[in-house]
Amino acid sequence: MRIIRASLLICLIGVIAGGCSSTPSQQPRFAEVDADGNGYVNWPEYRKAFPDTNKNAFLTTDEDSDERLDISEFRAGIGVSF
Ligand SMILES: [Ca+2]
Ligand SMILES: [Ca+2]
Repeated sequence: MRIIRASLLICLIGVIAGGCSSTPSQQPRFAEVDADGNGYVNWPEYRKAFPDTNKNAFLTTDEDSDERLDISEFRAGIGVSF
């Protein structure tokens, strides 16, 4: 029991520190979605990564309404929209 608890704790620490490598994320990473590598995800890049989404979801995610997502907007957005 103690061993199970210890390994759970290690996994939890791993999640906090950047994710367990044994549980790959289903969500695309920001760098993959940002196809042109300019540091922002625009609507065409977003739609390509999330074909089932609509522009309303993109605009909701775009907190400062500059029609592009920086990494913090992107991370917050995929956290709430899925
Ligand atoms: Ca881009
Ligand atoms: Ca923005």
